[in-house]
Amino acid sequence: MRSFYHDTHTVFGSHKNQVLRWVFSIDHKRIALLYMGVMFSLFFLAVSAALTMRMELFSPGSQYIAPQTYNQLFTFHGVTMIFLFIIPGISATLGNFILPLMLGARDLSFPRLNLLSWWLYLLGVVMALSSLVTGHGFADTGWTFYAPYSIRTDAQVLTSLSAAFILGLSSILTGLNFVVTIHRLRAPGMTFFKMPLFVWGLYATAWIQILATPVVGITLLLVILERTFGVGIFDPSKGGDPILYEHLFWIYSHPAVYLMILPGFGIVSEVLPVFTRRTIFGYRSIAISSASIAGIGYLVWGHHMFTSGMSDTARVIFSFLTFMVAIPTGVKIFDWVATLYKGSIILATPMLWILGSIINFIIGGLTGLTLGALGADIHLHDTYFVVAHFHYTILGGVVFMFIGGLHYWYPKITGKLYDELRGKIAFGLMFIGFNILWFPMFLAGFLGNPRRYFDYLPTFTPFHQVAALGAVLVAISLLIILFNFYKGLKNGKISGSNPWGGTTLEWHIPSPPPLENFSNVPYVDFEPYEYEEGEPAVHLDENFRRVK
Ligand code: HEM
Ligand SMILES: [Cu+2]
Repeated sequence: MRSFYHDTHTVFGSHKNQVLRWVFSIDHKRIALLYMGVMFSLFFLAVSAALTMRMELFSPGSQYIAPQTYNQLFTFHGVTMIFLFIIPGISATLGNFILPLMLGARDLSFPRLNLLSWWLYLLGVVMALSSLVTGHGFADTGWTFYAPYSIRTDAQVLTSLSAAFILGLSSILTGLNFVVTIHRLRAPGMTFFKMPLFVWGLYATAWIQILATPVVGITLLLVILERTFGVGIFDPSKGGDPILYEHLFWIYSHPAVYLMILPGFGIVSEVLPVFTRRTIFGYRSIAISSASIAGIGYLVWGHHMFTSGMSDTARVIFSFLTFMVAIPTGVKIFDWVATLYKGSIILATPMLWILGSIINFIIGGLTGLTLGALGADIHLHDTYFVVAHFHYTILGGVVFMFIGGLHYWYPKITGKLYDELRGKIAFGLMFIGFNILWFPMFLAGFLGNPRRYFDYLPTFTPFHQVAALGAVLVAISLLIILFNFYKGLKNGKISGSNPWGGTTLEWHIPSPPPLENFSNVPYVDFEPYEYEEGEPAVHLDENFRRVK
């Protein structure tokens, strides 16, 4: 069967040239793959920056790079990882590819808008990278661009700020596209509570993209105005208020952490039922908890500012609300563990990544509560404890889920299988390496090692040296994954349409999918995860009607 690799719709009529057929394609699957290529290249760039930092941190004192270069490196690493990689991350790549397939749709509601989002994203990437070679070098503010420093520094912050603004625009349009698609293009019969849970994750994410992103857009625009025209909004020497900046920034950036994690949670909820061969435990509570995490997530931003001089009342309220977000998250973890309980667990590569991600995320989440407790945070604020906490949630949690999802849908996207053994080795190296890399940083932070410092007291040396070993393992694992995917593409076995025994709609069409996904509109009169005696319970005929 001819797949979307052969055929495509383009925005300006038809083209013979293969490059133009990719550049102008409005097919969600092609756009997803383009995002993937660029995003993972950026990820590897940001990892290289991190490895350079880790080398510098190998011993106290100055090793290879100047202190100012270190400041620019962690800013480059943070900006790239957050704004260019993990915020658009899962939605724009796996979401774009899989969402229409899961809904039984031929594409997103607005394929041209999808192309525009992608071009805006590219523009943002080019602008962000341009700060490497223009002005006085990359921003040195940290990814948070705190005022008034971001207004006064000589480094090139304008291009990064504008880049983040444009990326925000791209993100809002993707969110709109997903919300409309989920409301309008579900297959007949698929009610909201029959949607796969990855769709629920993307849905909650899309609302955050629409509602929270404008806040950061305007905030960054204000910093741009202040830098260029000297209006006093955030700079106290001009009558501005730097704390206002922190509020505005975190009103977006806390919900943004759920932008990153909710699609990841969605992947967990897809992979678990398939590799335990049973229906997910507590489908509705998982779906609703995604929505409530998105909702409560708006009310907790102040926990980033406990030491900024807010009133005690505000601090106690923010601390309390922070604990509230843990409840729906705990509900999910409970449901996942209950799904595993007495399931016939199949430890294939995607499942290993997901199990690893749950373990790491539990550590990341619980240390988040430690930081949410007011008293503890006064001690731990701005130390490596915080850095370890968010690497546990984002790298150990979201990136693990992302990689798990890539392994899970790899056969659907490519039509091929990767090598299982290599996949498992890569997982093992990463799981061990990641924990060796980041666990010592909890201890260093607890003992008082501040973050964003090029140097440290000699007492902290052992922690950083152990971390360096972990970083090497992580890097090796990433290279093995890349190699495995490449080899799979070249000489992998043909996967067939449903290698894992998945039940959601994407597993009922050929791999790789044809141009418009479904030759007929499916009718969905079944739940997303139905298994009977370890086998998928639902079979569809060629018209996508259930075979009794
Ligand atoms: C692959 C292995 C990684 C290593 C070795 C690593 C290492 C580091 C190091 C050494 C710092 C600077 C700590 C400091 O001086 O305060 C840092 C900061 C940071 N990292 Fe990573 N990291 C990795 C992956 C990631 C990922 C996957 C993300 C997110 C998707 C991420 C997001 C961040 C952020 C947001 C910061 C804070 C930057 C700032 O302070 O402005 N990192 N990382
Ligand atoms: Cu937060």
